[in-house]
Amino acid sequence: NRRPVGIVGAGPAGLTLGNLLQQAGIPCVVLERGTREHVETRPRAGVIEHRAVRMLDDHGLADRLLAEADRHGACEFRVNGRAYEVDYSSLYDGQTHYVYPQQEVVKDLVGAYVAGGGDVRFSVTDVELHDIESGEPSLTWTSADGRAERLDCSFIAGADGFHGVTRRSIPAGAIQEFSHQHGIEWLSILAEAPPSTHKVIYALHPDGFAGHMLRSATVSRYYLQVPVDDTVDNWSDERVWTELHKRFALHDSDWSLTEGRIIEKRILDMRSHVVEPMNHGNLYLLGDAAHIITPVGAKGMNLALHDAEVLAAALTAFHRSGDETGLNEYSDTCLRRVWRAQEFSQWMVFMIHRSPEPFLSRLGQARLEHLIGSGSSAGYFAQNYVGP
Ligand code: RFL
Repeated sequence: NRRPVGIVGAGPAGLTLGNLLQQAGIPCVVLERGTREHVETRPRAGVIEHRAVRMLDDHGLADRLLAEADRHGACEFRVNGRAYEVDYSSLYDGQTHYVYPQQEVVKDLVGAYVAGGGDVRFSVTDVELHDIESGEPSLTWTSADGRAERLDCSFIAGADGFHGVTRRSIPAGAIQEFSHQHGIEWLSILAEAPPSTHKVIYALHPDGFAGHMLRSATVSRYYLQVPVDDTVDNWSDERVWTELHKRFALHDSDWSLTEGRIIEKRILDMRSHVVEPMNHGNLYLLGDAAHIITPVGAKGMNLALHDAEVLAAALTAFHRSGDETGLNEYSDTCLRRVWRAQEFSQWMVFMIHRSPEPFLSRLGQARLEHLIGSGSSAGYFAQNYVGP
């Protein structure tokens, strides 16, 4: 079947799949709602697991990342004005995270795909899926210049994120959706401020959690736990900095937080969602289209890259020899990693937030004390955090 694979969405998942299929000689077309500039400049994640970097490197897609990314093997917890470092790299075979903004990953993937002659259509609208249960599925859309277009596909890959169209094309009842609201809310802040730390900081404060994440030499991301149903309008830039200074404060230290111009403020929906199975007929979902996870633990983009790797291998085996094993196992293979990540993220969510229920709050504190004081708990943390 030499019909192309239709890929909806040019995020990390769709573009990685596109590149891997192209390298395997399998025709594909990527449809993206945004412009090329939009996807290449949209800041989001920034932490990549060593395993995902190896996969990208194996396909020649990590040259700039390996040259420019910082490697991180330790993080810091701040409690009651004291800092505790966890050197997770030394606890897990010297493996590290790579800090490289998501938009740079996307830029590299678009560049490689286009340079290899890849077909990607930006600024498309009205994408619709047809006959996904048949052997002859198709996609229709309106092109950037307003023409109605159609693609007869071998398979459709739904990589259009959580709010995309592909998952919604699956008939009700054909998939099961698992959803969990964590009962907490974060304000996510991006600022043109150099990092005030060499390690990610997780601060536990009576007023709520605060996080300092690393993105680049000039840009940093911060998180503030805010009351549920709070809105961005309640958070002036001044109030954001006051609160960050307060929650990160250390006793007996001259550490300070460097401020900068705030370029993004948004309330994050702290929700987890998983779809089972991740395929229906000839539609295969990947990345955020199939599962979302809280930012705690930094797994979202890594799971998207893993799904793309598994699906590319399955489609390649099928195109080469008609072997359907990988396609049949696609969902189970991905979901094992997805649920492992969800369990770890939930474990961390519980540990770094103080529950309104005093008993649960003390349990969370006990979990953190066990982590900073014990090899065994730190081993669990290290393995899951840096990526199994
Ligand atoms: P994406 O990146 O959302 O890409 C989906 C693409 O599909 C397009 N699209 C459509 N195109 C055509 N027709 C339609 N009807 C379409 N509907 C949507 C969209 O324009 C978009 O280009 O999904 P993908 O590829 O699955 O990648 C997932 C990751 O983006 C996501 O998991 C991470 O960003 C999550 N995440 C983090 N993950 C990490 O691994 N580490 C982190 O530190 C981390 N931090 C974060 C994050 C996500 C955040 N936000 C904003 C949700 C921090 C934040 C603030």
